[in-house]
Amino acid sequence: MRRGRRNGLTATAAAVVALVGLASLQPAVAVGPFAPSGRVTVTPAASNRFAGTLDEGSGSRGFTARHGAPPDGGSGALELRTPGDGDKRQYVTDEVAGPLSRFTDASYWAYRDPSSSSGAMPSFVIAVDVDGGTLEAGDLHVLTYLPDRAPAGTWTRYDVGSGIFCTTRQIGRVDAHRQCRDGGEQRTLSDIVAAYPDMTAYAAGFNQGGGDAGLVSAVDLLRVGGRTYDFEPG
Ligand SMILES: [Ca+2]
Repeated sequence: MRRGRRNGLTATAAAVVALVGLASLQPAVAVGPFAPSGRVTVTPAASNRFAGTLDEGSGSRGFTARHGAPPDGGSGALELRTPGDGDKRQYVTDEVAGPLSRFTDASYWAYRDPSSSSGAMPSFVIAVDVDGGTLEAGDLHVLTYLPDRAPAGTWTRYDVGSGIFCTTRQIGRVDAHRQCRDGGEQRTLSDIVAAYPDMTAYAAGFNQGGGDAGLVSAVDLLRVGGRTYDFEPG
């Protein structure tokens, strides 16, 4: 009994590690009471603990000035390319781990290249422990925010905190993005907080795909709590 439970926890921890791209996970350390603040620049040489090891298929993720940047966003941004339907590119950080209320004023800017054959925009995801505390088997969920479509060739700001999210229990490599896009129940962040008052974030960031074939996008100026991440080529 005890052995089986331990194996279950190990499997869950492995899933979190895969999801957020961490080499190891110690919840008591990862979830701090104080949110990071201030503006930081994310470059190829300074990741600010962003990683994307849940990438699938082909595609690319890179820092570029090709698409410019939103107002006050410097000279460049983070480009995401998913040429095929099965391709996925993610970029999440565990710096923003903590209470879900930390995301009530979260926002980001996104851009869709006019050459895209998809009309979608890159989404935002939060990996959470559904009831906080110790991460038990089955606790890991993913909150998925699907942005409204916007004109190509221009930067659009998305207020994540006032948006609606799907809540998906992460079992194996189930694709929360696809589940949400294909009709998952969507609720406001405040409704989710009310339903799961102890829900705790482990990591958050961008997701593109699966199901976003032909999308060339860029993202910039991610804001969570008092921290703003400016993505720059270097
Ligand atoms: Ca930028």
